This record gives sequence, C-alpha cells and structure tokens, in this order.
Amino acid sequence: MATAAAHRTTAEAQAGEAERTAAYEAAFDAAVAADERIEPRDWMPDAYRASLVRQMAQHAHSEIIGMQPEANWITRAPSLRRKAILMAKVQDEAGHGLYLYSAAETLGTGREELLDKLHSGRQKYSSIFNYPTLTWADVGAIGWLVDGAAITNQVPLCRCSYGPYARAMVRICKEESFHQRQGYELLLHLSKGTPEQHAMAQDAVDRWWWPSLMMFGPPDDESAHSAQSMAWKIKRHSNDELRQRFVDIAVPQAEALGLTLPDPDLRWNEERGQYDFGAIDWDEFWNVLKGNGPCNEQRISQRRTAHEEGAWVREAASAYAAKHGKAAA
Ligand code: BYC
Repeated sequence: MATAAAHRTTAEAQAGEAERTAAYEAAFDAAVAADERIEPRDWMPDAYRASLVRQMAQHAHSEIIGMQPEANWITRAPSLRRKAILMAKVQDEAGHGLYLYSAAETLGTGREELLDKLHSGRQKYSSIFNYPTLTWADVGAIGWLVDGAAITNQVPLCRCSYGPYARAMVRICKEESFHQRQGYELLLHLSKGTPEQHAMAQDAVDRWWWPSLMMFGPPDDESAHSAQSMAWKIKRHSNDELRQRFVDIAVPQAEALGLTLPDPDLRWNEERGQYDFGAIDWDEFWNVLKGNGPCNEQRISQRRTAHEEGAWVREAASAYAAKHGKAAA
C-alpha cells in the first residue's frame, strides 16, 4: 500500500513538473514570438542558455584575442596621433570583452571558467585573429574590413532575444563604428600617399579581404547552429545573408578608397541587385578553426602569459574587496 502511494506521489509530482515546464516553455516561446527580451531570471530552455553562452563566450574571447594583432603596432605607429587612436581602439576591445563576459555571467557561467576554456582550446575565438599584421597598413585594413564585417554581423545582435547580450551590443556597435571609420581614414591617407604607401594599403587589403568574408561563419548549408539560433531570435540573419550585405557595402567603399578587392569574379548582378563574388576557400577556414592558422599558437600562448602575469592584479582586487567587505571579484 505504502509503495503504491509513494509511486502515485512520484508520478503526480512528475506530471506536475512536466506541466509546469510546458507552461514555462509556452511563456518563453510567446515572449520570443512577441519580440520581447528574455532576462536572466526568466525561465529558458537549457539548450537556449547553452547556445547563448557558446556564442557570447566566443564573441568575448574574440574581442580580447583581437587586441593582439593591432597592439603589435602601438609602439611603431607613425605619429603620436595615430598611436593615441590605436591605443584607444585596443582599450575599447578590452572593454567589449568585459561587457560580454559580464553578459555571459548573467547566465550562470563564471569568467574564470570561460577563460579556462579559451586557454585550453575548448572554446573558439574568431578565425580572423589568427592572421598576422605584417605592415602598418594592416591596422587600416583591420579597421575598415574586420570592424566593418563585425558591425554588419553585430548590428542585428542589438535585437537579440537575450536582453543582456542585446544591450551590450548597442554600446559595442557604437564603438565599432568609430573603429571602422578610423581604419577607413587611415587607408585613405595611405592610398592617396606615395606609390609605396598606396602599394602597402593594397597589399593589406589583398591579405585581409578573404579572411574578413570568413568571419561570418560557414555557408548556411554547413552552419550547425543558424536555424535554431534564428528560431530563438539570437541571430536575426543567416551567415550568407550578412556576408552578402558586407560585400555590397564594401565594394563602393573600395572604389572610393582607390583600392581593388582581390576577387576577379566580383561584379554587380543586375537581376539580384547585389554583387556576385568568387568562391571562398572553406578548407582554409576549417583549417584555421582546427588551430592551424598562421598565428593560432602565438595568440593562445600570449593570452595565457597575459593571464598568468595578471594573477597578482586579480589577487589584489580580491584582497581589497575582502578587506572592504565586498564580494570578491
Ligand atoms: N571563427 O553554426 P555556425 C570582432 C564556428 S569580434 C571561428 O554558423 P553560429 C572584433 C561556430 O562557433 C568577432 N569560429 O555558428 C574584435 C561553430 O562552432 P561551435 C567575433 C567560427 O554561432 C576585436 C561552428 O563554427 N564576432 O569583430 O551560428 C577587434 C559552426 O558555425 C567562425 C562574434 O563572435 C569564425 N569566423 O554563427 C575587431 C559575433 N564562424 O561553437 C573586431 C557573434 C563560425 O559549434 N557571433 N565559427 O564549436 C556570431 O554572430 C556567430 O557566432 C557567428 C557563427 C556568425 C560567428
């Protein structure tokens, strides 16, 4: 008797739990359908939470790893003005990383854990930062193309269904716009400068163009997460849609800069009202993701060193917080 009653109670409890979950799920689906924001304390499917942490962590990691290629030129900037601008930009990127790690923390994933996953290769960062910055013109090409691609990808993220991510993106996009313009202005000066400067600008664009197109991720038919992320309104557009949008913006800008894009198949398609462009080398993309790009090893080892060398700062901040009765950072 007692056992049957216990079974009944367990079954009833399970049915009650399932009913509650179904109600939560219906409320979540309705909020997404109505374009309302999901906030940290709201119920959300485990897979939604996991996918957001995955994307936001990758995004945060990209921001802080992305400081390295440009920081490489701070000491060699050609003027005080250029040095001050570049330092401000690299600092902004550290700030973007912090907004994004904080936003990821609202989902219950600590910064230490995310950094550990980055340092041990269990989480990715953008493929673009595994390419070297060989000349000063690369700073301009990164600003124009890499930040330009980033804005194209990130403006729709301001309407992401998860509130803290969407709000972080508003400020990030404003700062990215400034970054893009400084890159464009730098390249314009070089392009209109001496023949050597023009050649340096052209060489940088030749090297950064294709990797910039890869930033948008694999083609739609190979994108593992796009369909679900779009259904959840984390992503608002597919990888290929955003890549096309970027090409359509970049072509007239290249013309205004007096530089060419390294793609013989690039031409206006009257029927589509968009530019056709050549085939992307996806083998190169997947190879870079596997860790075999020109700078993967260097980027991660420099990041690990920076983290180790910063240990005393974290310890000091924790000691200060403990002394003043605040929660340790
Ligand atoms: N590089 O199913 P998919 C910046 C991965 S920061 C490396 O299409 P999803 C800046 C993808 O994670 C730029 N990995 O994925 C900073 C997935 O692997 P997992 C970073 C890539 O998430 C400083 C697999 O491939 N921006 O701009 O639907 C200075 C399959 O892909 C890449 C962001 O992170 C890549 N390029 O779409 C200047 C923006 N592409 O997770 C500039 C936010 C794909 O299954 N992120 N993968 O192991 C996004 O919008 C999306 O995550 C992506 C990919 C469009 C990147």
